[in-house]
Parts: sequence; structure tokens; C-alpha cells
Amino acid sequence: MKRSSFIIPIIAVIIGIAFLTFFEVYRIANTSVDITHGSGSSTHPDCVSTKSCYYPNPLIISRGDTVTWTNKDSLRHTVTSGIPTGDVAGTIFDSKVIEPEQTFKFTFTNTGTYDYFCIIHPWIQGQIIVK
Ligand SMILES: [Cu+2]
Repeated sequence: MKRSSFIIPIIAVIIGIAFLTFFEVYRIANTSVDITHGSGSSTHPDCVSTKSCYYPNPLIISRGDTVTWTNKDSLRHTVTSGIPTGDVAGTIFDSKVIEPEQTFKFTFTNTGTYDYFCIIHPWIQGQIIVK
């Protein structure tokens, strides 16, 4: 048996694994939102004017994607659906308190535009667009 008959399938498997790993890393990187450092430090942190307290914002994802929020700030925050002045806040998703360095995940099964904010610091607002 020729040596190439072993090598070619092995190379194909390696390429396949590399491709799947790259795709998974790419997918996770594109469904992650950071609660940025300093978001809760005052009533008017810089990220409010640039709408980047949740970053990236807005985040555009595909139906069925799971978004992971990571609290990169030194204060506690929430990820709560809706807008601060609305009466339906938290009805679609509500992380409750996210401690620093902790995460919250939510899977979006329907298309649409989802507003969300932090109950503790309502000036921090974000949006997830599900296509
Ligand atoms: Cu907050």
C-alpha cells in the first residue's frame, strides 16, 4: 500500500478539524458582548455618548445564536430586556445581578430587534439585532 493512501485522509481530517475550530472561534467571537470597564462609574461615563457601555453595540446575530455577556467592569450590572421606561422590562430575558468577571447567556430563537439595559445603571443600554 502506498504511503499517500494514509497521508491524504489524515491531512483531510486535520484540515477539517482546523476549519471547524476556526468556525467555532469565529462564531463565539461574534456572539459575545462585554459590559465595558467604567460603565457604572458615574451617571455619565464616556461609553454612554458612544453607546458602547455594552460592546459591541448593536450586536447583529443569526436566529438561534446564543449571546454571552461578560461583565468586564468592577461593579455589578444586569442585562435586562426592554427599555428603562417600559413596563415590560425583563420579560424576554433578565440576567439578574452579574458580578464582575461573571457571564450571562441567552439564546435568541426569534428574529427581531431586542433592546436591553442595566437595571442598576439605566443609562447603560444596548441592542441585539437577530436576522
Ligand atoms: Cu450596571
